[in-house]
Amino acid sequence: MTLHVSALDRDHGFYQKDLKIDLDLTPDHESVVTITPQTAGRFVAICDNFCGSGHGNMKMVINVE
Ligand SMILES: [Cu+2]
Repeated sequence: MTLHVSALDRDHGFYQKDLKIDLDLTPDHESVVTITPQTAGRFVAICDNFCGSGHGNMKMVINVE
């Protein structure tokens, strides 16, 4: 599975330990990561680069079926 990820407004991180994703995202640049999940499930990714007041609640979900 290949993910294409972009930041729309400012720098962000995109981190998910179990899927071995650790990207630094910048606006106007598409980051690409290929993952090979070993199990199905719901994986919560976080932003790990401080990006402002909403940073602490910035979570993204990757559903692997
Ligand atoms: Cu952040």
